[in-house]
Amino acid sequence: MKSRDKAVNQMIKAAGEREVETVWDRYQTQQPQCGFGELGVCCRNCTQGPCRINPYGDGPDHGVCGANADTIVARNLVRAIAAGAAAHSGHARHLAHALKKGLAGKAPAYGLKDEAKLRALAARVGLDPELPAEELVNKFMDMALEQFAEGEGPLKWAQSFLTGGCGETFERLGTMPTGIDNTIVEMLHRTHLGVDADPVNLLLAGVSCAIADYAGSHLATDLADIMFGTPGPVFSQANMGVMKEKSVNIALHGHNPVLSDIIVQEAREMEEEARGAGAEGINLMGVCCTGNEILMRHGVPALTHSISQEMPMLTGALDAMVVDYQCVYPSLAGVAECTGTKLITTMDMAKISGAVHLGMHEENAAEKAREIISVAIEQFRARQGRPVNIPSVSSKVVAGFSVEAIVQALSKLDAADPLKPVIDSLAAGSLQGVVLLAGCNNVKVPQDDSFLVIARELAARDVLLLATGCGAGAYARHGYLTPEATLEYAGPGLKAVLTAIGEANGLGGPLPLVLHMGSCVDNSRAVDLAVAVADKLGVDLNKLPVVASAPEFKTEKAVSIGTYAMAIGLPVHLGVVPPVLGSRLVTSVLTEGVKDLFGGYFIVETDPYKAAGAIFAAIQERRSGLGL
Ligand code: BF8
Ligand code: SF4
Repeated sequence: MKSRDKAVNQMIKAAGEREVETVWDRYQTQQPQCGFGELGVCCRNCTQGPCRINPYGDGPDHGVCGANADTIVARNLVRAIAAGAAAHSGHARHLAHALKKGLAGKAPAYGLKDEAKLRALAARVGLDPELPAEELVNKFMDMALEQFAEGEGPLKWAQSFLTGGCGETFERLGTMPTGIDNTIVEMLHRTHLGVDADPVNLLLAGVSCAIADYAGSHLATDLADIMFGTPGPVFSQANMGVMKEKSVNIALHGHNPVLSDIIVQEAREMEEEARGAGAEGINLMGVCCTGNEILMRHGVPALTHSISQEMPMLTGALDAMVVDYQCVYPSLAGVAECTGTKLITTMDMAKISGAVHLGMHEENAAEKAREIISVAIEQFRARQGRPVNIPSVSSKVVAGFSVEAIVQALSKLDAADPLKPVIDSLAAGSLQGVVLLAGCNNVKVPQDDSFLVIARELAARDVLLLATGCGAGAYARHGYLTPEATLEYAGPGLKAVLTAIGEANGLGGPLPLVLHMGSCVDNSRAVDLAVAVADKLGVDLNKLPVVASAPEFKTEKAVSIGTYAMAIGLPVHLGVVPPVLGSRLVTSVLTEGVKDLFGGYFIVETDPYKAAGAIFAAIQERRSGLGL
């Protein structure tokens, strides 16, 4: 089985019939994949290599320079963390530049939209929240941009948005970053030939980089919220059935809302133009985390996610796929050529040969957005008369669960103390714990299968489920972001809690089984929620019955997120084996040693049923630690 998603399977069949190569075909042609690479024991950090260590002891046990398996595995892992941190913080930096230019009058598409969020954030980072809005936003932006440069003390965005205990631990272990960029750059330095060869020292630097990643991710969420609005509950739909044969179908794919949010705004103004071309309208849809951003803020339907990103083109009805950056497969260009879809790249730093490049700059965002939509309208004209094959598969979705939205919903139960009902339910055992299901799909796992199994298994045991990224996308496409799913899968305690909140909010039924908190940078939202609960209880995060799980993870960004989740004290389940098994030392540090240092640790389990059991056991261990 390649995917649990019916629409995806229908399109895989269509791809086969049209001889279009997909991610699953290419995975087959890669078999067998390199065992050294899988174990993490291959090094190409200098031209004396590539060097590889034989993990079974009957071959070389050192690279040419003398690096052993422990050093090589640790170096490879921490470089991945650095790349993930660079991606998330690059996304944040891009938003910061857009808003900065907007405030200076140079980029009219951008400005301050959510003043309440700005004031709340300002108070957290030590600015006077009562300052006039214009002065405050400028001060805030200066401080935001300072996060990238090396400072003298602890990184403000890490320190201000974690518990005090986390900050102390990081300071004590020397893992508190002093700036985002210098921490990432130092990782490139220390993994160069002949610098840091101590695997534990390297792993601690990896933790520091992951904490910088958390700061960058938080900043990305914060900036997007103040520029485009903080999400609140939205009703929408997901999966390829949201495509409309008679509309101009545009998929927005990638990560950064810096362009996609503007496209959503401009598309509203261009309906007339679309109708002039004979279309019923413009149908925007999201893919991956750009999709999550515009679903959360505007209710734009989610089309598909991660490994199935090639599939919507095979319907023959997708007029344009507009991509920004990260997780965008270069293979899209070849598929687009077969199906007639216009693949449009928009970032000068992320071009794909074979795509149309319409480079977007902050100054011309609205103009570019209109140009992009016009290209899609033209393509709609060109595809008339050709057959389409749109799977009639779609699910209802309730999304938009920012922390603000969750607190707002809870305040209907207890206006004075909104978190109290959740804490009381945790104490009483009607909620056993909280699990954040995050991360990607991976071609090595039948798409969505592990996400779905783990959610059902945990929901039945009264665990509250949060989701982000392509995980949230999986739940969206399978109908798990609905009250109906709560009624079907939740255990009695969870059902009662979600129903009480839903009914207090006039929904006439429960909240969805899984709460969609946003994109992958929005894992910071889930951490914020956990920090609020921990602060209220006066304990550290590493005492809470909260676990993170990335059942089908794939990217370097996911490695970085998993590492910061571990460092702030959470047990972190990985459903795909990371390339570390070539070093017994690194493996045991990650699964056991870090527990003594940070409280968090990794659980690696590829079987989703066993994984759910291990996650639930970790929750029980935390509960008994709290005397529950
Ligand atoms: O940042 S979950 S495949 S799209 S990395 Fe990528 Fe993974 Fe999806 Fe979002 Ni996150
Ligand atoms: Fe080989 Fe050392 Fe060069 Fe890596 S850094 S390729 S182990 S010689």
